Amino acid sequence: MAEEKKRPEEKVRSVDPASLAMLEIASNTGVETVWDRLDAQKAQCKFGKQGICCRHCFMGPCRVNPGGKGAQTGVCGATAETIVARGLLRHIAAGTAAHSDHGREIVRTLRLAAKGDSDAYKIRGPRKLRKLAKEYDIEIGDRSDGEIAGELADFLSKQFGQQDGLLANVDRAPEQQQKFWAAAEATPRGVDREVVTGMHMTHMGVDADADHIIMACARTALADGWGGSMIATDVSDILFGEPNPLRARVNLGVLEEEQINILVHGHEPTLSDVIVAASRDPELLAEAEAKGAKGINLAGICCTANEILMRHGVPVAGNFLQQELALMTGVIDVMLVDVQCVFPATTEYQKCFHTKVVSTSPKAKVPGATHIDFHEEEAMETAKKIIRVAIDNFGNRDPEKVNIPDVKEDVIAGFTTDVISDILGGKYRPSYRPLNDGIQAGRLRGVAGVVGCNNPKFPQDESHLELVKELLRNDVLVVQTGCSAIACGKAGLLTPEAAFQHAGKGIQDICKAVGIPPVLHSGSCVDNTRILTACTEMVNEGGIGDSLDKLPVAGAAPEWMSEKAIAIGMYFVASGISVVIGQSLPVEGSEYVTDFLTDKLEDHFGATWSFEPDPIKAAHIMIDRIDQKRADLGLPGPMYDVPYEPNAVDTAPTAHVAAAGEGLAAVGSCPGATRIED
Ligand code: NFS
Ligand code: SF4
Repeated sequence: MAEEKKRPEEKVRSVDPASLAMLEIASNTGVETVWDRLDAQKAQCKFGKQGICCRHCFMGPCRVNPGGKGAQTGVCGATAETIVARGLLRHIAAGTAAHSDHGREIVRTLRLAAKGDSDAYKIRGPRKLRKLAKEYDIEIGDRSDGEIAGELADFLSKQFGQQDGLLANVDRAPEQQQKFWAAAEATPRGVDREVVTGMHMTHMGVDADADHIIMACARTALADGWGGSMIATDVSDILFGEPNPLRARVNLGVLEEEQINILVHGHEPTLSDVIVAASRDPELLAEAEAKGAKGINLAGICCTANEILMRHGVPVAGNFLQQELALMTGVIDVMLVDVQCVFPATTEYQKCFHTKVVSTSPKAKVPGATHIDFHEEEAMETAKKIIRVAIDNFGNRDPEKVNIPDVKEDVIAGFTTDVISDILGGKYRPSYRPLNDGIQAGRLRGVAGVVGCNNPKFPQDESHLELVKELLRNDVLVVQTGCSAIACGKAGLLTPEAAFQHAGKGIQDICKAVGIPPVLHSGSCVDNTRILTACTEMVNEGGIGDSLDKLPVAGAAPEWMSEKAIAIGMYFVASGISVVIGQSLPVEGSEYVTDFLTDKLEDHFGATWSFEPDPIKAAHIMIDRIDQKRADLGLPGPMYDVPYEPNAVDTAPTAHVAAAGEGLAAVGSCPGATRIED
């Protein structure tokens, strides 16, 4: 390995030992990664960053420089305020569209399952099915699951196309939130309607009033949070079963050298759930064995990983920034992708490694990938076909290029809104009472949702870990989803023992009493809606605020990168839960809009955005917020001193990491792959 080829900035690319080991290989062999491509961008456009460029019509593109040299308005006369607000609404419309389209597909699959003639899809969450039917006044009587599910699917699919009235789930929100939304004209009507209206409002020459556009941002995002995403979560629980806490493993060390490795990457559980079943098919296992493999190992990346982790305990190979690093292990026989968060660059790796990237969504083809169209009607056959591609490809591995870092961690995942209540209250009297009591007494200071992506602008996982540890130290219980949950899982924070390494005395007491980790993994990014419903349960339980904006809770997305994250942040804020994000929203080109989002929204929804790249400062913005809410409610201060000393130990990830990077083989040169100039 040529020492001189190492790039000095590598140490700051990630704090994950498995990623660092793979980055070293990338560095030594010249394989290009997302970090290199970020460097190649050099300084990114400051107009874009600040949201003051507009490409919404072709008198432009226009860029404005308020208060500085150059144009103060676009050709049409749009000001920085208008341009920034319009840009934000477009991002939120795109993020909402992505989550909601995912929700729509799952509802279509529910209809298929309701008919009862699919091998792949059945009603696996009958309790949830009946709960929802009751909520929406769908007759239960002595009807079969299929009959109820059919009517529920019809009802929910209309939520997407509904033109008039309000989204049904608006009724789930506390009364005060509904009042805020009505006053701001931000109550969502139909899911698709809000996305389309948002796109129309931001077309050239339509809405130019920044305040009005920001309220449309809230309405569109609420159509995601209480609409498309919430429906996706509910129906996934009905179709694939309600998650329950289970143990699993995370990080690249879950890949198996002697087995066929299929890596699922993307978002929709309709495909990944069937792949889980197909990978256990005895016929396929025999075929794999005949090729010399000792089994079929499935692992996930990003949120599709979270979906099958939560329900089947399938191991997670990594989060967003590990999608390329996983391919560099040389043992991925198929990387199966559907929609969202997939780098087109993954297919470049086919030039250097034997991996076949298989795309499956009729909505997402990737140049260079093998496309196998996935239709729910033939789900099992398609899943088997894809697994056979992996079996056939196993023999093409180059043993010289195999590098699996010996890094993996135990996690416990599967904490849904109902599970939290079951665990805290006990099976016979499920309740949020013990949680509320803990908060009222000050044993727990509050609850934080820490979610979202990785972004190569931040050392991978560092902000998630720093932020979460600081919250724990201050007795703030953490609930997580998405790539943030994977980050904390890799660092050992999703185990009950982590409470005694990282948390204050109050959290330790609770974790000891009920045996939960101090950081609760509640699913994929669409499952952020579980945080909304859990907070609503806390309101309904009483004693810590009679609306969401009064609860001692806060949210954060320290390493966010996607438009979906903006939609999520906006629906949390519009629901009364303040959100701190690492990188600013692209709004700082307008002081007015920035101020509106970070301050004035408080008057409309009781919550605001904050932008803070330093994770420790971000944690303290959240803690201050929580303390303020506690004071407003007349609750006492924290029960225990911070830091709580006796068990404080170092924060390094625990087991399995000793051999990270040791014994990894040189990949050799990869002539076909994109090369980095040293
Ligand atoms: Ni969320 Fe999940 Fe990850 Fe970010 Fe992408 S996978 S849907 S968008 S990167 S957390
Ligand atoms: Fe320029 Fe206005 Fe057209 Fe935007 S809509 S590109 S600001 S002229």
